Amino acid sequence: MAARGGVRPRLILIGGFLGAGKTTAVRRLAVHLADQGIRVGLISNDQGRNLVDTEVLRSGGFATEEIAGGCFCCRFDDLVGATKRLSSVLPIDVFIAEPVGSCTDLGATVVAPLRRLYGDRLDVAPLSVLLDPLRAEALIGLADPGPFSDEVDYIRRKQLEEADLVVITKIDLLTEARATSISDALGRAFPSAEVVAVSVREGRNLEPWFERVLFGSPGQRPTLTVDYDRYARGEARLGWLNATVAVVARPSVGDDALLGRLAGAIRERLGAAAIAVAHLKASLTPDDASPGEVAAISLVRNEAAPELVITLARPVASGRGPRRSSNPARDPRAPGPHRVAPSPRSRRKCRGR
Ligand SMILES: Nc1nc2c(ncn2[C@@H]2O[C@H](COP(=O)(O)OP(=O)(O)OP(=O)(O)O)[C@@H](O)[C@H]2O)c(=O)[nH]1
Ligand SMILES: [Mg+2]
Repeated sequence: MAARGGVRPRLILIGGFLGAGKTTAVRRLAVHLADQGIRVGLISNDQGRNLVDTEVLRSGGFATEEIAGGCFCCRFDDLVGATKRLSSVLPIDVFIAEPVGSCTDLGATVVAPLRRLYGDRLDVAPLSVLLDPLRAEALIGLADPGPFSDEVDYIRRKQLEEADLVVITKIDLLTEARATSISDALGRAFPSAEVVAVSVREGRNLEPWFERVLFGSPGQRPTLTVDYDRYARGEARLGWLNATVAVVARPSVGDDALLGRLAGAIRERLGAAAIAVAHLKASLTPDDASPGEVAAISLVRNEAAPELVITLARPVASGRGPRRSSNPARDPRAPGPHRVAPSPRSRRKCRGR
């Protein structure tokens, strides 16, 4: 994390609700930067361990650190430690960090302490909050209530309230008129944020957003007001399952046949039990995988089909997912995290975690 040549490394946080498209965007931005010779370090984060996102990001060949078992605010020291570990192997110009999709109040619990304590060494970018447009309409009153409870929608609204940049993702799924009406409604509902509409899949309108996160300054805004009891109820409504499964197949099986059928069967059962999918994702790594060889599948709404986001070029006889993988960027001699006392707000937010 040390400054080089007088230039502090940039730290870009890309937040937003589960399944909004954060990992896809992190990967795209990382490729965009790497193509220009800019050295990137990625930081994934989720409630479980051995994260699918980590595998997806590492499969792109990027140095990636994983912070598991809690959000960045509850693992603040680990976030700082991750930047140090990444930098101990390779001087990093830009860190891109993806917080857990249920996390909010990042401004007060992560961005502000980073600036206060590490502002001389890290240049913290404006906060981007991504939003899946097919889930946006219900939240902003353009459609009937969506699949999530009021408490979960409370978290989603709070995420948007603290955004410097509200990024509507996946506009390839919308007509232009629909994208404009969502964008206008978001602009009215969250007037202190800049609204950008993009399709990472099609590479549409990414330049203006990337420019802002790479060169823009964060807005000055009052600290978010959060009802932490309500927030806790929202988090409690979100069920999390994290599991690693070892698979042996005779004969060998293709990724679509295995992951597709698995995700499809889970989708059907959740649908039958009237449980909304926030984000179901799974990966498959062959036991004899070469570096970066992985398949990953994703499902973000009950009515959609699971989607293979990374595919394998061959059938698999045995494998598992997600597997614990060693990080090529990890240097065991790297300094451990420097302990910082959590702020009173973080203590309240992370109570019991
Ligand atoms: N059509 C379309 N789909 C997209 C786009 N960006 C992402 N997706 C899909 O949205 C799904 C979720 O994407 P992720 O990037 O994993 O979402 P996430 O926000 O990281 O999800 P969590 O980490 O679980 O919170 C995947 O199936 C992606 O392929 C896009 O621009 N267009
Ligand atoms: Mg992700």
